[in-house]
Amino acid sequence: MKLFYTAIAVLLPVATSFSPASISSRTVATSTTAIHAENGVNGSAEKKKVIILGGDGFCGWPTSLYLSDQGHDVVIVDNLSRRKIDLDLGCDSLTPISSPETRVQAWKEVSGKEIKFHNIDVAKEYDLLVQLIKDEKPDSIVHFAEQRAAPYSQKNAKTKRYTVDNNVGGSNNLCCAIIDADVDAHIVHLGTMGVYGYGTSGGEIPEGYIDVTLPGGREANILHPAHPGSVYHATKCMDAILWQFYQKNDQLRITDLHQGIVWGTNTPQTVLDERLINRFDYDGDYGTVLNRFLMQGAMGVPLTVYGTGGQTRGFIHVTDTAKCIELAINNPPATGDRVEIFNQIAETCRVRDVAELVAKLTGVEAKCIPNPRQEAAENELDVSNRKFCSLGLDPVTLDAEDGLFSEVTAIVTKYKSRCDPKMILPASFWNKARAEECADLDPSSIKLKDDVKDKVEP
Ligand code: NAD
Ligand code: USQ
Repeated sequence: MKLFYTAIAVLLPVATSFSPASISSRTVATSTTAIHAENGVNGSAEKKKVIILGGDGFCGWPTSLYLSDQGHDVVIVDNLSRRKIDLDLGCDSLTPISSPETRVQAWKEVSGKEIKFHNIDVAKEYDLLVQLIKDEKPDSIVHFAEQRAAPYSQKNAKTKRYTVDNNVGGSNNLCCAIIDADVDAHIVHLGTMGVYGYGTSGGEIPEGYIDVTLPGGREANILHPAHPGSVYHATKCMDAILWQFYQKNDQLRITDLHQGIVWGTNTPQTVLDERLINRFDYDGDYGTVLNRFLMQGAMGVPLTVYGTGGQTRGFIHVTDTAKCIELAINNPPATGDRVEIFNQIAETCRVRDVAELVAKLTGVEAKCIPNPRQEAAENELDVSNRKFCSLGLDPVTLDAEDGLFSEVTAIVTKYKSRCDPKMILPASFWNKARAEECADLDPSSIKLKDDVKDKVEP
């Protein structure tokens, strides 16, 4: 018989990276008044035509609304594959997301602004992609359209192959399509901090390029060596090589944003109407660590710390994702410049320190469970994010305790009846050894606390 959480509760050290200072003035606005366009974070008022590939997703949707709100002309492309994967996994966003058609109609009603939506598979419907780029002649194309979950990418051979075909195929198609359409569009791609590996540089992780001494003593500044920790992260490393090649060969203008783990749900735009709500993933495959802990805390479920919780990662709030994208589109590289690379994170934090914070806020205990992932149990992580900060980004950080919890409490309280506790434990394992170590985890052992169940709305 399977056991509930064979691992023991751990005494978690007090988080040292959190400042007690309140930054509630920078937390998500809840106004029901439309937020009108001002200059971008960097003060630029230039308005652009922007195609958002993957604009129906967790980062793409709030970014689309933010850019539209700032006065940019936004066109969304998405094949809704993420929604189909939810159906395959028997899971759903905790928040009830509307169809893309309803979303853009709601935005028009709320803001008076139009966002076009096209259902195109970037990896498979090449001719449609070329035609769209020819028709729209965008200044920028923001590329979010990839399979983004590391656990899903490690689930089985089918998901590994799909992740590589979809992500690398889509990125290659995008470069070919810009060349075929003969449009000088700036690509802004969402990469990941995971391309660098964790703590492998021997010091601060620079933004994309690293100084090395080659055999023979020649000094060079090269792409940081790739150290992926999953098939998903490997596709971002392969993307980086494609960007390097197409910049060199065809003078494409490309920015690669190595983003950390995104947390939060809503933004000042998505709260304007229920139909604009952003998705919230909490399951073992797509839920990311901080949002999972916040949801688990609110549901009274012990926080699922994998291994020792010594993993250190980069974090950024979803509102800052959108601001970073605008900074990137407003600051494109010149033709002929090498690929521009930014580290898109606000701060780094250890998983057990994140758990400690949520445990303190919720009174729910953190429990170490066997790690389903092949990853270093403990790592240091020192990352430069100077480029975005020098462009004016003042990111929200994890010490926004009120903002952190009030947003998720509101979401969970409202939509808790949509939570399936069986989806909370990890469901994908990096290799056979990890699967064996996790064999005793029993998804059906997870129960929501009684007072949460009591509050479930009909
Ligand atoms: P998401 O899965 O919520 O959104 C991705 C969207 O792209 C989905 O709506 C999906 O339907 C669409 N899509 C996927 N393949 C497509 C294709 N072939 N054609 C058209 N549309 C396609 O993921 P997200 O969290 O919004 O992430 C967006 C991007 O940001 C990803 O590339 C991801 O790697 C990167 N990123 C995300 C995070 C994070 O914590 N969420 C952190 C760092 C980087
Ligand atoms: N973890 C736990 N408990 C959980 C979930 C995760 O301890 O319940 C741990 C994991 O073992 C890992 C860390 O938390 O060490 C981060 O896991 P995650 O699922 O939050 O993030 P990850 O798999 O790295 O992927 C997410 C996004 C991905 C993005 C990446 C940025 O899904 O799209 O590229 O964050 S980064 O991590 O900086 O590479």
